[in-house]
Amino acid sequence: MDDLGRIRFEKDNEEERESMNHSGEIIAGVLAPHPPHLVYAENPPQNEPRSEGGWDTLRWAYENCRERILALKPDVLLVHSPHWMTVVGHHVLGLKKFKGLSVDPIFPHLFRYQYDVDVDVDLSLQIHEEVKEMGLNSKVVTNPHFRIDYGAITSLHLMNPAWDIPIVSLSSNNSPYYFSNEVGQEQMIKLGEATRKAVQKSGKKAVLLASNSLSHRHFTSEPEIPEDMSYEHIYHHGQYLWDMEMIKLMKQGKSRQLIDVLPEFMDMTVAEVKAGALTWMISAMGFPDYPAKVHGYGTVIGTGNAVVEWSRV
Ligand code: 2X7
Ligand code: FE2
Repeated sequence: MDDLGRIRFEKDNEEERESMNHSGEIIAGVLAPHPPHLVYAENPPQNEPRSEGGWDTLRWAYENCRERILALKPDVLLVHSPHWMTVVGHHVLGLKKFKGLSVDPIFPHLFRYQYDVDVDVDLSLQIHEEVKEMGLNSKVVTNPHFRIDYGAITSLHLMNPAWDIPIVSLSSNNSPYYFSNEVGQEQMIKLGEATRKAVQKSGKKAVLLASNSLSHRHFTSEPEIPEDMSYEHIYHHGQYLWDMEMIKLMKQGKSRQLIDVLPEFMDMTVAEVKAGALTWMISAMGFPDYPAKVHGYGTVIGTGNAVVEWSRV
């Protein structure tokens, strides 16, 4: 295809994406990693520490993904984060607004973020009902002082820095850590099914964010200037190879194989997907068999991170 042809094709595709009338549907899902470094590097007014940039390829990946996702005009963004871990059941936010300071406990010098978040309480409650229907435990958070975790805030900020779309935030039940990877996966598959049913009943256009890095071995010290990119690289080659295996399956549209191999990936790379966000999202989307669009891959303090989009068009 020549350049003009490609531009026409992309334009038609864009128009098709915008004009599709999906109600009560998950219109896209994104593997949306949350190293707080990416927000720190952008210097938004909400974040107190200042930086000189850094981790550009991942931030460009987010920029490209964001443009496509926001063009779909979602009614709601749903996020599942490993840094809101709950021991008993799955929790959702149940108040219209949460406001406060979110701090990364490991990187407080990089992430001290003032958030002001609007929640889609109707959808949160619908998910709560469907989760219980599935025989899982569920709880709704109604403490106005509850502090939203940095994982959810980071993924949401990078996907929609204007914060003008309501959100639903789901906790990650820690069954994979108490029991096994497999038990955890089973829970997340059910949670995904419950989420899909709730979205269908809501009549809304929803985008799901799986707030996870991939491989998660990381350095335990950082350079004097955290954004000094001459220090940044993958922790070791084995991690890189595992990340590429996962990304290959995503690009091939083999989401069932991806989910099957995740328990081994978790053990080999201490992968953050163990906490369940990716499995939840893939299940909610009905195990898509079309190729995912990889917007980019990069490392943050040695961990592997990819911004990956699943949407039909
Ligand atoms: O939470 C994280 C992470 N998942 C990856 C890299 C660095 C920091 O925080
Ligand atoms: Fe994390």
